[in-house]
Amino acid sequence: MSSASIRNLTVASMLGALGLLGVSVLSVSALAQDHPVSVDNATLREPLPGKNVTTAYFDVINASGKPRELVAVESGLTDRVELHQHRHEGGMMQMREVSSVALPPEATVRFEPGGYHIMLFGLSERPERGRPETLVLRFADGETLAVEAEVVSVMDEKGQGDDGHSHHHRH
Ligand SMILES: [Cu+2]
Repeated sequence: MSSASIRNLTVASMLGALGLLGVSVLSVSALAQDHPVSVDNATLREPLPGKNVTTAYFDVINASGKPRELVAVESGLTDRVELHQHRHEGGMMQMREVSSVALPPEATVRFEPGGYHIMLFGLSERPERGRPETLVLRFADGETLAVEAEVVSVMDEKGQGDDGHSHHHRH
């Protein structure tokens, strides 16, 4: 046997090992897709100057056929994280803490300004743009889901409305 064919054998067995690796990576992502609840568009606002309170928003997608319930959100920045809801009462916009948020089957619940939102009080550290923060969602059945929230400033939100795409022209 020439040294060249030995080298070919080695390459073949290495490719075989890589192939196995590929299979296991695929099965992990298939599991992730089966996850019945997922979160999209998670953001955490930079606190206003001199404040150590802020808000977080996200979309919770319940892809399962069963109702789920969000009961808490946890953050490494503080123990005081509350689920809030804005509502009109007597002509005034008021917010109140809610103990849980129902996630109907096959539906998306948006946490957004003027609706449900997450409030974080007594931050131990100031969240900064470009440094994502982990939020852990806790559900009524005990399951948890960790998500990375992008830290944004209120100024960024005012500039929303597809600024990033306005430079693309169709010809
Ligand atoms: Cu609030």
